[in-house]
Amino acid sequence: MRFSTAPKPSEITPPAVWTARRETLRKLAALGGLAASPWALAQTASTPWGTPRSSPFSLTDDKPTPFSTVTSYGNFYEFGPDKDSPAKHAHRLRTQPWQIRVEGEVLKPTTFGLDTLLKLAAMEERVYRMRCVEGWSAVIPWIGFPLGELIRRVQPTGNAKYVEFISLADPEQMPYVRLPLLSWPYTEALRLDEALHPLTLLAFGMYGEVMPKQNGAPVRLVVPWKYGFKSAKSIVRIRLVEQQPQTAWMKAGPSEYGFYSNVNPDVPHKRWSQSTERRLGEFSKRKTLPFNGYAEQVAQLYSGMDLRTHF
Ligand SMILES: Nc1nc2c(c(=O)[nH]1)N[C@H]1C(S)=C(S)[C@@H](COP(=O)(O)O)O[C@H]1N2
Ligand SMILES: [Mo]
Repeated sequence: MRFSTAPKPSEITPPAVWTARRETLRKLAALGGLAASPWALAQTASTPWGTPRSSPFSLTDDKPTPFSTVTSYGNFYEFGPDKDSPAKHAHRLRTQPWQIRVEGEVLKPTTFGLDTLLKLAAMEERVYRMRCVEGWSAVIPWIGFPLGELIRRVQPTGNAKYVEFISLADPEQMPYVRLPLLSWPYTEALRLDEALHPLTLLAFGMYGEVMPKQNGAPVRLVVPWKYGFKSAKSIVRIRLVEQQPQTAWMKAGPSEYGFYSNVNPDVPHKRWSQSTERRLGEFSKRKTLPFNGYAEQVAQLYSGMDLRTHF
């Protein structure tokens, strides 16, 4: 497999220690102890899913960014404004119990517990390029299933045109939601056809492991042809709506962050160019590709639209 080149946490922890810990937890689970749910087992040892199937949607041969880099550098403003804030503070996040409420323009509004959610569709492993609006990028092997599998389950009505994603905003766990860094809760949104596109992933893990808290545990969105901020972390609510929603970043700076936010090297951010990017862990810059390299898969979603006005 391509991403076997990336160090996994299971390779950093000596395998003997890893196996022993997992065995202990299995025994506890068998006794009806604390770790009874497969998810609880996953939090400390392996994953609650089997081997994810490899996907035809891993469309890159680029080497995955090291796990240690992706977990120590990122944005998760609920835990602070600096790149190392999420790694420092996200341990305060409680990822179980966890529920996602799916509602709005649907025939079957449903609250999914995490264990149900995990079993909704077959887990896939997908290596995606990611591009932050700030000019850095990464290559990440995600684990999840297409968001469309969840959306179809709740049966959208004919009025559903957009899908809104709402992240957790709990000041007890997320100290920075007490400050007006952004308008809380963090929200993002996609047009319904974007949300149903097979590349749009609902992700529960990465690098073969359960999602690290700083990367948006226990469940987040991954939209690889859009700037990173579209990929909302730690989602608690999904709403299907008729009108195009405002998003947290549009509220923060409407002239800098548009609704579509497709990666577009030809449309500069108001304060800097978007033509190049620095892959985390590399020194020289790379050219940024239209739709982050996924044009062949997604460009037709925007045919007839002026992507300079719809940035
Ligand atoms: N809830 C929430 N989701 C979020 C953010 C955030 O601040 N809060 N930051 C976004 C931005 S700007 C980026 S680049 C990606 C970073 O994801 P990563 O840390 O897994 O690379 O998460 C996105 N999702
Ligand atoms: Mo970002």
